[in-house]
Amino acid sequence: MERIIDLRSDTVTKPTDGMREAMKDAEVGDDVFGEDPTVNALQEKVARLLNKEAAIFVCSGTMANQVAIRAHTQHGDEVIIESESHTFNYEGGGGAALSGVQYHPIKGDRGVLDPAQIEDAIRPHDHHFAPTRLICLENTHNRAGGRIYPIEKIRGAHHIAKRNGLAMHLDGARLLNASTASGIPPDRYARYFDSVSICLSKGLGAPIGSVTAGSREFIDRVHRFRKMFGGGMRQVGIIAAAGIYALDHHADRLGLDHANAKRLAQGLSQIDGVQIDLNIVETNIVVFDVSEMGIDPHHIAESLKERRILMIPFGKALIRAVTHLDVSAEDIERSIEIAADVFSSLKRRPGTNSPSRKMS
Ligand code: TLP
Repeated sequence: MERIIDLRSDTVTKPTDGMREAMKDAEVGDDVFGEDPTVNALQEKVARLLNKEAAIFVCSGTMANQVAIRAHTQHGDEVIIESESHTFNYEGGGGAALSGVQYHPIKGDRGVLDPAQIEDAIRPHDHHFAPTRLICLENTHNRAGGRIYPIEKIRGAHHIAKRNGLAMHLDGARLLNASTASGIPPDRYARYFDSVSICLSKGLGAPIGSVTAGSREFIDRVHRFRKMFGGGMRQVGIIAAAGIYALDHHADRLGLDHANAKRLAQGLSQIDGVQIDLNIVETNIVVFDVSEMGIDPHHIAESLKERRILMIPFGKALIRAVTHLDVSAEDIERSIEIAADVFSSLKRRPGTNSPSRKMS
């Protein structure tokens, strides 16, 4: 039977043999005591990469964002955030539950906020309002199809933040994808933010882990919240080793994923009923519109699954496919062929609409 081609997310990658070797040989210690040499090496490596004073290893991208929000804010503060962002939509209400903050979501242009929109959203000093404290941006932007956040918009947001005494946090789960595609190094993006989180377990291919970086004083504060949220881990160098390996061996190959995503988008765009603007596929995420077909995306995803191609329905009109380490150029050709086949047979025999609330 044909192998499953899993395009649901770049989180599905499996550790390579080389990565497993590195994990096996990792030196470990108790990281809650700060004594795990491999975790310390990873943290220093990421701090250097982002040109920040310090960094902290956490178990997930969600935790990386949530500890940062907690450390930047006090209960009752307001956080300006793009309304399609991961932190606003997919982190289980963490901002309200863990930090007691009120999100002020603003709809961007495909995930990107204009600095003027941010300025307009800042609350005046008046006891009626929750004080604005933090701005959260996402680069690349997941729901906007892996869009690279234009650096001039980031710079504009930074100037506004400085003028108004606000902090800036970057959800850089896929920052290295942005850097690979734009040629702008990670530290040039990072300089405009007080804190930056990156994920090791997405395109970089580690099984677990994210890192948040910032000033030494900020990271000290994050340490307390990581512990409070139950994220203090012990001999976790065994996992940090996978993160180091990922940065050393998998960062340079992200361009292949981008080329595969472009080819996939181009192939899908030839299929009747699929709408996709090829110019907006900048990194490793392809989001395409199937509303013209009049068939629920969940039903389409189910039909693709029967042919061993996995993609994720994104709401009522969209489907997302993500390229990564475990997907080859041949897999992309096969996915296009099968998708064309599935779409044309669905059009001949429209299925029932089977709405599901997942990821919508
Ligand atoms: N994104 C996952 C899903 O949760 C949607 C995916 O498959 O893309 N920031 C961004 C921009 C993300 O895309 C994600 C994960 C996270 C943070 C959270 O990372 P984890 O899943 O490690 O908590």
